[in-house]
Amino acid sequence: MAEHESLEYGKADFVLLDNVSLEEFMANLKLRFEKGRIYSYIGEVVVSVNPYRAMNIYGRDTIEQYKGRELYERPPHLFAIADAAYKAMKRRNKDTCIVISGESGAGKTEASKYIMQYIAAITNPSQRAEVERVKNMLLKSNCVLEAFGNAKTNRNDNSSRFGKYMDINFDFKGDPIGGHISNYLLEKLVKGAPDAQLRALHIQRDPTAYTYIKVGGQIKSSINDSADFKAVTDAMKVIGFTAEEIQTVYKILATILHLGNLKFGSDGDVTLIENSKLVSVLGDLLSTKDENVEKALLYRTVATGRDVIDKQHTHQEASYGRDALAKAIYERLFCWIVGRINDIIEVKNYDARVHGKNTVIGVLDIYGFEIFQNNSFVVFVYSWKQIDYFNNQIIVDLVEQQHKGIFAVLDEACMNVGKVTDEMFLQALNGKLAKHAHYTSRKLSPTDKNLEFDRDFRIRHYAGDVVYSVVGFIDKNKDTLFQDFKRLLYNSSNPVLKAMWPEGKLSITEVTKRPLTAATLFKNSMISLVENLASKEPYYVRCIKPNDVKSPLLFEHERCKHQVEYLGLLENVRVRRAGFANRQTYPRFLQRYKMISEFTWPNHDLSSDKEAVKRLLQGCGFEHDVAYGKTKVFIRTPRTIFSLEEQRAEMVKRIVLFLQKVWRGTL
Ligand code: AOV
Ligand code: MG
Repeated sequence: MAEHESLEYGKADFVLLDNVSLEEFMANLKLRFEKGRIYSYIGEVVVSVNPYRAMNIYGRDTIEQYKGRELYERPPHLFAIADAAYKAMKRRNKDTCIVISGESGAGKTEASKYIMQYIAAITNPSQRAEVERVKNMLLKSNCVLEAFGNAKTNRNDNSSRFGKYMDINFDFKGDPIGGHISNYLLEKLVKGAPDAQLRALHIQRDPTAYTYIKVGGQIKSSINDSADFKAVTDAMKVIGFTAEEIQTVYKILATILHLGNLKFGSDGDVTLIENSKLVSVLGDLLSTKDENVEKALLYRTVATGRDVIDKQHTHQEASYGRDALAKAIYERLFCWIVGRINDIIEVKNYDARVHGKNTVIGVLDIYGFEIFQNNSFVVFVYSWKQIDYFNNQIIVDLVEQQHKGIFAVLDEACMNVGKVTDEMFLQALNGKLAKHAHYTSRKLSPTDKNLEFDRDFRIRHYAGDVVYSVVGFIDKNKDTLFQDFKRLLYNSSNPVLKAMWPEGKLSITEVTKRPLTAATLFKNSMISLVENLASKEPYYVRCIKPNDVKSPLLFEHERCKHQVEYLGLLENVRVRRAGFANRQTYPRFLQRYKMISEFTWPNHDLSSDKEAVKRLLQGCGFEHDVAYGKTKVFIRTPRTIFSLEEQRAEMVKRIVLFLQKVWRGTL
């Protein structure tokens, strides 16, 4: 009996549970985790539990075992789902996608990397140099994006602060010829560079010298910074970034750290920069005159009627501007890096008329959904989509509706800059959404002590209730950067930096259009993502985090149960049970199972393969569990497949024994 059919390791597929109850589900998940079986199936969905230790299951030999095989033939693995997506694409010319979900630290990014590695390993058997080059760049691009897009958080030492969707394009042979990356909403900063480099950038070795890093919390982590720094620089070179571009990238990172240390003071009504030495450091890094830097930090240009005047910032405005600048530069840098990578990896010179259709596998790794006591703006815009988009129109409407959705109310509040406070925003929500069944707040439910007046609202998501705090919603949504900064960066004599800030070209009188708010931009990008996914055949990986202490031994029952619930896994099992677990063509089915029936072994004499398959399945008593399509047989439950597999294994054993006896002459 194959390992994945042995009960010692629990049921490899949750569809095979005797009773579909939460208790049985959890017991099976725990048993498998404790036996080191981190992957299971729900039909074709992979359920993964983060092992928090190195597993010896991703090597070349394992890859070989999964290559070209069907899901049920081998124990559950990411490689099997990657192979299924790849096969579907190659054989049926279908675009496919692999959607990886789960909370922060559950193992999504690791899973996406193993999937990419698998696809890289099984493609290009003829070792075409151009394909190898493309594969190398796709893998390296990941390293660069992680370096700039990941950060250490309490939950994950290597947490992705951006959602990533990557398309890999394949030619008619099924070999990768290019790709495209989309990123969604980035948050934080990174660290790690060698001394010489640091000196040139005016940076000290001790990270605690930088306010922005200190604010981020713990600095020590399990990640080897200087080795990573070299790897990233090398990866950027391989991908094709020029030396000037790489240098600019590090100058920008240094700029951000220095900005964080910039302090403002005042002398009477005049706002000053206290540590003015930093201004010339910034001028140097940004290749611009020191006085321009100083002016942009302390003044903003405003148009009053036909006059243009320089208005001095208050102390508070200057600090706000500084932080907004640091964030904006970082975000712009990241988007620029993604854009450059896309320029380099996009498919070139592919003529579909000559080479046939170019097909795609998409891999979506979207940043962890975290349920805190109080959730912020960023969590809000992310999470409602993640959980609800695919299956809950009511919530989508609640958030997205034209005039009274949460985004609409928020954008309206942001039109009246400076006048509307977070509390007023909450009041507006209460007014518009008072009757919505999935929305509530303290004003609407006065007895609910878990909600603070003037601060919280709660949404009933598909998987459970989530409380959001409105604090900072308006600020984050506006996310305005003074135009003066854009002009400052655009006027840099560093061409790479200049190219990142094209809108700095506009003069003050030309800037009239209000930039789109963060929520609107995010919403638009999510809509196009969902449209993109909907056009592809989806495969799913659901990641579960077993505990909050990164332990390989601990299976925290309540933590895991919670995730099973909000990932909707039980519903998944029920749906899969009702549907069909497997389908395969008649010739392929016969090829594998013909030895278990006298009607089909060694060859059948029926009118068609379809008839032969019918006879075989009738003979085994499985006709009630199957349906016959035009070219394929559909099998409802994996149990049937496993039973067929078992009978086949038994027959193979008998045939081998028989042959041995013939060989030894003992028959
Ligand atoms: P995430 O992507 O889901 O979180 P990661 O994929 O970064 O989580 O995984 C977090 C950590 O768990 C990794 O750095 C590994 O140490 C460990 N880990 C995950 N999967 C495996 C595995 N298959 N084998 C061994 N260790 C693993 V976030 O990006 O925070 O949402 O924002
Ligand atoms: Mg991640």
